[in-house]
Amino acid sequence: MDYREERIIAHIDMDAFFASVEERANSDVRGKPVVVGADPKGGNGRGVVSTANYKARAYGIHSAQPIARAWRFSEEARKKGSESAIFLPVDFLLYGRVSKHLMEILHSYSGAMEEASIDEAYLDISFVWNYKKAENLARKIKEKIKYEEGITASVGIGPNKLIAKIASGMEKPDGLTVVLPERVQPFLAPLPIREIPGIGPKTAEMLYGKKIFLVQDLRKISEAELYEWLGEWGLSLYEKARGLDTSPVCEGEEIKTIGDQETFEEDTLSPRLLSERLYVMCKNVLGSLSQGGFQTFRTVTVTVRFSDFRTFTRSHTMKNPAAKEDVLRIEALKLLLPFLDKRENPYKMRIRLLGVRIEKLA
Ligand code: TTP
Ligand code: MG
Repeated sequence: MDYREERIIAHIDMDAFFASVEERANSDVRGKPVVVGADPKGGNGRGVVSTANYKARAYGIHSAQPIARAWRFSEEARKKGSESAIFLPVDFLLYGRVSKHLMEILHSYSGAMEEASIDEAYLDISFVWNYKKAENLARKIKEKIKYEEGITASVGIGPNKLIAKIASGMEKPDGLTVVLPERVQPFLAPLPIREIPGIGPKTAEMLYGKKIFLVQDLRKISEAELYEWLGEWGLSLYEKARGLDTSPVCEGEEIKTIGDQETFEEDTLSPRLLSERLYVMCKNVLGSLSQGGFQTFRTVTVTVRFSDFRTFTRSHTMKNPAAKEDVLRIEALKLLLPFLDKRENPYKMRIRLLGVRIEKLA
């Protein structure tokens, strides 16, 4: 057996993170349906929902949804006699402070910790030796987080990061899911392919077109075929479908992408305005790059959302790492320009949101 298969990995993900922190910090909103995000402006707001707690999710509200739609769901609920949701602005400083403390708590349980986002981390807990002990440790971690920060987390445990990550999402909120190595195949088989991290709407759409809906369907496809359809990513998918993942839990890989985005007050197709805003975002992104302790990036991604909410992302990965703002500006502009003319925008649809992201940081 490969020594790597003997690892025991935990993935910890806070439940409704921003909203849980708000509930904890503010007794007025505790126990109520809470939505954190842009200002709903009485149903005319233009931004999106960052997150909603589970009570607000019962109304149909979720992350990345237009805030105006969330407002309508809340109004519908109110008319049916339920409480209307409480809308709060995003308080990044507060969540950042809580996140830092949470990561310190997690780090105290294992030297091998990888921060995966503001509210999730992987811990290599192979030192406990067996899954029973791993489960006990996970309970302790959950209790500690509850005691220290007053919020709940969901934990997944498995033989690698891939399985741990999928497992942590299985019994949210306040969940604890253990997938023994011998249970990996039956655990994965019935899951929808979208549960596999990395399968986004584009890959999913392509696979649905080939009547592949569940992981067990995906497993019937040969490596050669997946490579033909998806290139390198297809090979990686072949392994994921079998629950294989040898990537280590690495310290210091905490920030993988840095981005900024803006929803405009009014939809626009003005090249001048769009390029100006793009440049400001490039500046912000590069500022965060150095703050995060990185110097270079290789991938630039631009996101465009049109007024009808159709959303597109276009990426370019450079051969060599870059560090300069003008490189970022030019790459981002090259990705944006097709959306301003016939190439990607034949009907001259106006743009509602623009975003820039950099990846492959070093
Ligand atoms: P998630 O862990 O994806 O979501 P969550 O913690 O709110 O809910 P759960 O894990 O229980 O499903 O994201 C963590 C935080 O990141 C979330 O609280 C708010 C922020 N976020 C956004 O701002 N926009 C988004 O689209 C998403 C998905 C998250
Ligand atoms: Mg979460």
